[in-house]
Amino acid sequence: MKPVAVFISVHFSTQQQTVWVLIAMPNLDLYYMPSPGPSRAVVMTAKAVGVELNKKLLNPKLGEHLKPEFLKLNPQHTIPTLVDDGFVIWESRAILIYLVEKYGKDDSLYPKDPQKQALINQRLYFDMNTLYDAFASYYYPLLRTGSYGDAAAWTKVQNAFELLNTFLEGQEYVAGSQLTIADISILATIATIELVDFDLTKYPNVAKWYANAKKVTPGWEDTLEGLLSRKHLFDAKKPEFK
Ligand SMILES: N[C@@H](CCC(=O)N[C@@H](CS)C(=O)NCC(=O)O)C(=O)O
Repeated sequence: MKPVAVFISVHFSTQQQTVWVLIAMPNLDLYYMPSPGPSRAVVMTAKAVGVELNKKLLNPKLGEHLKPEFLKLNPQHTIPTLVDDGFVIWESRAILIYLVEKYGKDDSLYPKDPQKQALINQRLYFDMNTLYDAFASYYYPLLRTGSYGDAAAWTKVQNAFELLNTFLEGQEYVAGSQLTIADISILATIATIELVDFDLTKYPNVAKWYANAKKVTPGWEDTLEGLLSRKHLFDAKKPEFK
């Protein structure tokens, strides 16, 4: 925690006085990129719990994530990476849990109740291993080769959306009855897929959830610039743009 001096005005019974007090503020460095979903999920969660991040931009194209000073923090050199006063944590979904558990004013974004938490964990793993993984299989080849992934990769994307549509049947949120970090993580993933090139109308529960999640998730607006730059990156590689 870094101490920050603030002055407050105090009214004593006879007079008004201004006094200096020292309060502890978290000292959170986020090594990040504005456009990918994992970094955007952390930005939204930090906003939701009300902590400021010292954002440190890393550009993998310039090899900045492979510099010795960053490798010392995170030998896996993945972005985002959070450093909280010397404590280092990476993997975006682990960062989301950490932020809520350490700084959340309450546990609503990641309830302590074991069953509620288990459902959120399941959705977070679904996001990482099924949804984001399908997105990467089908859309990442665009960036590398200028062509979409193969038919099997496209089937993976459709299966992932069908599953999410099923999870959301009669539900306003992806895990339980309130906004949680599972919504935030999946929102970051879906926003990329939808903006790059995906017709959500075939998955009405997902479309409805997405429209609402954009409205109710703190920090959504803060991620729009990064999201748009993600879109431009993919658009520039699409076959019809060539
Ligand atoms: N599962 C990880 C994925 C992180 C990831 O792959 N980040 C990319 C940028 S989106 C990255 O770090 N690329 C550079 C590298 O892996 O060396 C997370 O959610 O944090």
